[in-house]
Amino acid sequence: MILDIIAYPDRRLKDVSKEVNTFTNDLHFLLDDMYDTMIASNGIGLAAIQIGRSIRALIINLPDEEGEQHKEQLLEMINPRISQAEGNIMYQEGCLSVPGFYEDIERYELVTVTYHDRNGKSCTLQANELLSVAIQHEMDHLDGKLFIEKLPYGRRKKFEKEYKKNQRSKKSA
Ligand code: Y12
Ligand code: CO
Repeated sequence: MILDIIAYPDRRLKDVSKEVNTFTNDLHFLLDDMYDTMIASNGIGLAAIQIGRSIRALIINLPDEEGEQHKEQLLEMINPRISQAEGNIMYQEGCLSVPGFYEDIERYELVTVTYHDRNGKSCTLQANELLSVAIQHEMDHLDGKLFIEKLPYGRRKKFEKEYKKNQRSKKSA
């Protein structure tokens, strides 16, 4: 089922999401809805809070070299934790909750993440480049943080100005 995505500046995006303790059908239905919603919106990553559920669950589905997304490559991470992080990388990020804005953000280059899959199995993954960036972006959502909050003061002000201008032009259209 395709659900509505909560957009900035909705305060629910600031919620700190809760740990998942039960890996039942309810969780599986939620993950399926998150996938349908993300794909319908041309996204590559989504956290549960973006559809209004404050639990520590995220999904990522990176495109291949041809830009195609394959469901077999879908990553579902429940209660993810970064156990190791190294280096820095600058990447242009976008977010389905902040449509139309893309900003260069600095992240760790290489991360080791431990998490549970949808059945509660413990997993570990080492990720670099885009996958590392996407994991960190989605994990920030679990702590109520958006990528725009990582912008330096001047660029954040510019974002606020552009956002207000966009809202005004949407209203008058
Ligand atoms: C690098 C890049 C992105 C992430 C986090 C996951 N972010 C997304 O999946 C964002 C997708 C997105 C899609 C949009 O819609 C279209 O492009 C059609 C969009 O909308 C507009 O730009 C109007 C905004 C974002 C982590 C690392
Ligand atoms: Co996002």
